[in-house]
Amino acid sequence: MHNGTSITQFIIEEQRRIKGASGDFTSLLNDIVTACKVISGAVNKGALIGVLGSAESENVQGETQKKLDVISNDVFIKSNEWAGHLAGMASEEMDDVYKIPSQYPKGKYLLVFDPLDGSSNIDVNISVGTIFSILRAPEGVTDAKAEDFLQPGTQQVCAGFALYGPSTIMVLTTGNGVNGFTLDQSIGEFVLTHPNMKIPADTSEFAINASNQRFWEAPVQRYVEECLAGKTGPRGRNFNMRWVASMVAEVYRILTRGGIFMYPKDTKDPGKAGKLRLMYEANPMSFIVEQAGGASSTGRERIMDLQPEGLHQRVPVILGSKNEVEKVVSYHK
Ligand code: P6P
Repeated sequence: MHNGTSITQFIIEEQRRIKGASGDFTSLLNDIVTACKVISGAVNKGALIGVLGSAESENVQGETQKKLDVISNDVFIKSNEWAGHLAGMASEEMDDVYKIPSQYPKGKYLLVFDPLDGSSNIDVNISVGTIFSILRAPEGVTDAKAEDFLQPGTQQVCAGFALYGPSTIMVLTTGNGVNGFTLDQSIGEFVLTHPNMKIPADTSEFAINASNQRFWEAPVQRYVEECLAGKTGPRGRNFNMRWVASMVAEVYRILTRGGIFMYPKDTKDPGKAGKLRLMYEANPMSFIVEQAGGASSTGRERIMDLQPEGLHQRVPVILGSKNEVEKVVSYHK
């Protein structure tokens, strides 16, 4: 038997901190954790159970869905629809809000998620993950509509992600710091392995998809050029670059050793404000990054302050080590 703190024990101890907590939230979080364990198992088996490749369907983003995108979405729905904690769910893989079926009780929370982020990596066996965010339903709302989800990131009650990599890791914040848990496959339980994660304020490692360089705005061009100029350039030191094309993997790396992740506004598709989605990628990751002492901006505004206008709204994202994010923001001024 492991001698570490299990995620279940951790969540219950967290709940004791919140006066009047009914246990609803604890139960919801445990159902989310269960869903991530099931997805971890499916991702790990991959080709062995025929879940790789395309689902021959498209999501609301116009992106071809992988079989595991659809499977992961279904797992989240089935794990969370029945317990009576939710007034609705929303997902990258579903056009509109998911109504809790009439046979189930309703609750006071809203769950919004990207069930399998980075799924273009799944067929080439590179880390992917699940991102989720929990909001409170507006007072009296038990059958949430899309507009009920459109709350700024500062309203999040909880944010987390699971990273399906060499280890399966769960990272959580409820506004009281950031904690990381590793799935112990021998007992099927997440164990606290990374308490109180903090992002170093400085870094010499940046993450960006450099193939888009010709489309970036001037401030990002300048920032990346200065990093590439290295020791003899204006930064006076050499930088390293990473790009995994899985936001969950980039954010976890930044939580463990610092860094700056950028998917900036670009002119590649003038109709798009950015690539990443506000409600179920940028906002939950921003909550986690800020709680770990980092910063998260569009380049012009704090992401968590944005008033969402649509469930699948895209935003530019510049997040990570505080001093580097602030430098990029200063170049936008
Ligand atoms: P690109 C994955 O599809 C994702 O939403 C993020 O996880 C990742 O950071 C980004 O898109 C990768 O985008 O254009 O490099 O494939």
